[in-house]
Amino acid sequence: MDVRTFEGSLDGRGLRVAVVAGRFNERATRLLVEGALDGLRRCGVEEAHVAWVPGAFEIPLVAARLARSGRYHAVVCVAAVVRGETPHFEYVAAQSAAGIARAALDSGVPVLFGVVTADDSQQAAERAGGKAGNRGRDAALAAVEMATLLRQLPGQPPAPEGS
Ligand code: INI
Repeated sequence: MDVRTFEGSLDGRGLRVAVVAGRFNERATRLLVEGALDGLRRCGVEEAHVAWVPGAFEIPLVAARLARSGRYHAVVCVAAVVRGETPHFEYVAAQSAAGIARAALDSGVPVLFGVVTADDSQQAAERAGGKAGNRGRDAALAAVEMATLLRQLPGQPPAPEGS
């Protein structure tokens, strides 16, 4: 039996990546963006574009547009949704997550979930570069892994122009 294994890598050379960031809870989100850009840089990604939106709820629309554009190998989404700050935490977090997943499935381009969901601002800070790591950086590394994996798989969509 022939077994062929597909696995992405963290070699991001030649990739173009978009980051979509929700401005709500901006202090945490800026750290998530920095973490994402740092992760992409460390992987050798040379070009990244950042789009800011008001909050996590608006991310899917912009992520879907960028994913469909044919210009990016991956789209990294970052935001901080804090339970203490909204009675509609579940709606904002769930719609953001569902929309981000849909953007990936509809476009065939990896759209990564670097959205922190936290009980309070302190927990959000811990996940945005504090003692619990940086979810933006994690999502950036996952973006490179997924983009390099999809390049190898059969049936992949056309690569972005200029790649
Ligand atoms: N958006 C967030 O990104 N994080 C939050 O914690 C949050 N809270 O607490 O409400 C939040 N709300 C704004 C939402 O994303 C939309 O921007 C707003 O509802 C307008 O559509």
